[in-house]
Amino acid sequence: MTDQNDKRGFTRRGMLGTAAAATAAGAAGGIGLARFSDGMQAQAQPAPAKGGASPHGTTEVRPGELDEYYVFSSSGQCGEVRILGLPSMRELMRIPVFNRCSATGWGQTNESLKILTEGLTPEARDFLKTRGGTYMNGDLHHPHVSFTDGTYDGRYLYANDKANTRVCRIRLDIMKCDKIIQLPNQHTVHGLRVQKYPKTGYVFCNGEDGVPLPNDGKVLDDPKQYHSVFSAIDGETMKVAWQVIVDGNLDNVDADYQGKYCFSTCYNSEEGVTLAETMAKEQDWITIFNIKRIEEAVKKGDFKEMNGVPVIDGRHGSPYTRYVPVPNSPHGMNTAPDGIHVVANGKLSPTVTVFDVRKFDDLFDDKIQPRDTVVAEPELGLGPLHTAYDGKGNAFTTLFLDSQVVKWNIDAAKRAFRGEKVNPIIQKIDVHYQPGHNHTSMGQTKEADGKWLISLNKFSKDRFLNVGPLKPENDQLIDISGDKMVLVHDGPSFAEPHDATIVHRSKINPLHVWKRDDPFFADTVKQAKADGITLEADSKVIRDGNKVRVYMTSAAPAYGLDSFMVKQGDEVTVCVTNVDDVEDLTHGFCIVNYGINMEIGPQQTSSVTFIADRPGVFWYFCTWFCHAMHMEMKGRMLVEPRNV
Ligand code: K7E
Ligand code: CUA
Repeated sequence: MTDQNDKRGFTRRGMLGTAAAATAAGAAGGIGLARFSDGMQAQAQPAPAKGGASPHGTTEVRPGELDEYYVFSSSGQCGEVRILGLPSMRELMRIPVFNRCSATGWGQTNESLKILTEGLTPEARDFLKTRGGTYMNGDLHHPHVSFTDGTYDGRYLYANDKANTRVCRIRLDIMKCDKIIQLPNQHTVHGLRVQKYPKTGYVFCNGEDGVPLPNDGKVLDDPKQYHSVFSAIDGETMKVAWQVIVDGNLDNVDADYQGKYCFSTCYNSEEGVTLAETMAKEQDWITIFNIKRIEEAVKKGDFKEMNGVPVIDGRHGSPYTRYVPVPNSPHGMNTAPDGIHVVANGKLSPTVTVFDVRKFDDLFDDKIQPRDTVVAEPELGLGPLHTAYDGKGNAFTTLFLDSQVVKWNIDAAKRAFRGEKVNPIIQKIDVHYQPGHNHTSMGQTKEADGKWLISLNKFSKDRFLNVGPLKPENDQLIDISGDKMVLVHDGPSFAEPHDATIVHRSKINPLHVWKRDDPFFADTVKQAKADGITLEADSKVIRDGNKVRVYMTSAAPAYGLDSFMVKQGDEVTVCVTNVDDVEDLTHGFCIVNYGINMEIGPQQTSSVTFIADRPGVFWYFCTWFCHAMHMEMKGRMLVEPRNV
């Protein structure tokens, strides 16, 4: 039963049956498929031998030692970015983005609220007036670091919010989000990748769901009038450079190493609105975007302006796109570090489709047919979702249904495609369980080093102590430096890290303390100047009608003000400047029963504005442990009743 051929032959038929059953039952596809694969595990290969055998010897990073890689991990519906160290897989930091954060005050400080609100579309801003002014949830899937010349340059990290159609940028010098924009005309953004060459450049964003354009309620249940939209954002200005209307939908995206093309998978060429409709055809496609032609179209005006953005028609017959049929509801899109090969992962097909980007020129010049760009289509196993690379000609594909990662050779797959009798599959390793994305160290750059692979598994089931019906996921670390993949670590993680980027530590250079001229708090610096305040020295209350600005320093273990007085109904802005310049000496500022808390890192200024609508005595205290007298670092806000 463990024979690969038997298994493949059996399950291929089985999968179609299951998909149909899921449809018939009206169940969510994912659930149906996951249950099905439970059954499969009974006949899967035995688990790999325990311990040892890792060519690296150990994944242990001893106390006081540092990891070799940063992992920037998404957190799905938690809405934040997490930083892990690899190979220890220790979680090092969390960067709040689309969520609210109690510890740092993200979503509450003036600095973060500006970022969370200024890039919203006018319609959203209007709609959110009664909902606190911004979205409080997000679904962050795809974190990607900016490139220069085919490898990471350590400037920025970009990520999407599938929940509210936003894209964020994180500054990697301070590890804080500094820009969020919401994409007009587009309904949700799923796939996100960045331009690799000459630099980032564009951030490419896939609109997954189709809606009427404009989506103002005049067209409702008429799916023929729905459109999916592709966006390219300028990664420097964080403005939408252009958009393209496509046929079908858009799932994942990647770019080439030449700066000429980007390409997206489409799992809904049917343009269906139900599960059965989206799965109707055995073939969907990838959509290839010709960047130069689109830029020329924008220049010469071949677009329609919608909500301030040039929108290009890229549907079938357009000179700006090409559609290449692939089986069947493809998901991940992954460019190999060789700069030549691109893989679309078949999901409902046991195959992946390998393209040669050098053929795209001829395709756009109509010298060859779409399928002539395909150079291999190996059958790898059930539910291929994403592919990673070792930079040595091998690829690693996650098999969601088989709960495996398969290592295969690109060249062998090409030879097999041409009819040679050669098996491209080198090894399959069990992962636990149902992997989505996988990632290799530096594997999305031309500097792929072939040392490590992480498999981001959607289910952990029995791999950890039972924590109730809601389980962690399981990020497994696999050593790929030798001929054989070796599983070396299980790492539980909370909902729902889809994707990650493994970056060598030499590429990332964060600051140790803030710089006083950081644009992150420039607004407060400007306001202080107008108020005649030196933020680093003065602790003072400035009254300006019913607006009160409370400036204070913080130096362990004391605030510059022991107390301040305001009147009920005042709009109070508290600006705290941490004058400590000791590494890791962060203060907090929390007002009891006022729902206020924020982080003030060394040499940072943070501010928060609220209405002092409750009279009385309210202690404020420091929330980040900073000193032996940290408990005593506090003061009182005295709110005088209005009619006294
Ligand atoms: Cu495969 Cu949103 Cu990248 Cu999840 S997506 S797995
Ligand atoms: Cu300042 Cu604790």
